[in-house]
Amino acid sequence: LKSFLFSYFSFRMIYTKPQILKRSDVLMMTPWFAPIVWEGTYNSEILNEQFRQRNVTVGLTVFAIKKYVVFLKTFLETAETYFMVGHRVNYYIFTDRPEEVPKVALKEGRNVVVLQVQNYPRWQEISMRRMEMLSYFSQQRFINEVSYLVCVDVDMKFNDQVGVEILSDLFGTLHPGFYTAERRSFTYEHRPASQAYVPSDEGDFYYAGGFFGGTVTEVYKLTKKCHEAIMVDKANGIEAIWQEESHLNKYFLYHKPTKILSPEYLWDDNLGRPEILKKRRFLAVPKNHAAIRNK
Ligand code: 2GW
Ligand code: MN
Repeated sequence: LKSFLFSYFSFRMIYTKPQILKRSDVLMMTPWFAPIVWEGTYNSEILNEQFRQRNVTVGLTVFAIKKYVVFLKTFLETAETYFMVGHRVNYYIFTDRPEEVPKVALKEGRNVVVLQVQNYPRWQEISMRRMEMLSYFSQQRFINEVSYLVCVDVDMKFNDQVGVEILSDLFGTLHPGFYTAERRSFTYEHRPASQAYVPSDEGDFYYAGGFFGGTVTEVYKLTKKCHEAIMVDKANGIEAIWQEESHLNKYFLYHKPTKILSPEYLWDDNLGRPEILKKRRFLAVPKNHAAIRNK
């Protein structure tokens, strides 16, 4: 009976009709026809039904190297409340301190996988090497286990729903500090000697390093390309101004994302609470830079 009701329901769903005259305060579509995801532009009921029918599993990757393991508890607990509710989720936790990964109660269909990786002395290297490890594990493991990957910073907490509306072949997130900025203020890498170089008359958006994803195949291509570019820079004795975030921005310029997330998906309350932001779904956790970073 349950399965009958389920299939019946997926045939007949009751919801309010789409509104043509919906929002005019934000850009909802890029010039290459990729949706930009803002609250009020989509219907979760329809999307959840579509993704449930495909029985999609989502991988959430996060790095917690050295002292950053302290962020894991809140990160995982809030993800259990808000991330991909009702869908299958694998948390992939990359750490050099597996014994310090907290045990968090998980709902059905959700798993934690701890992946032990090495630590690097320089924080810039810790941040950049994520590209190498993500590309390696994408082809080794993730491709067999999940449909989509969501790759995020760990010094964050979920504060509202982050669901299947974000999923697409290749997606990036508008950096909360630059979504209203002019092209000339984007902090792309502007030195031609770097592989991350973006000429000053190019660029669509400034994307955040802390939230991107897509199908495993697309994330593999992205992370491999960024890692290779980082290695070329290293051999040439140059490091991009914002490390792998600079390389990510270069990649997205020439491999346009198929979906873009609004800053609702990566917000920092230090930037205030603008009217345009109807939800703050994923928030930076304030960190004591001196103590936690231990440079
Ligand atoms: C980072 C900076 C200084 C000292 C240590 C670390 C560090 C970072 C660490 O000791 N251990 C660790 O696991 N990480 C990982 O790298 C962790 O997942 C963290 O969220 C991520 C990026 O570092 P974070 O969050 O301290 O830097 P943000 O918040 O300024 O990140 C932005 O800029 C970065 C590049 O400089 C990245 O692009 C990042 O994606 C951006 O959000
Ligand atoms: Mn961060």
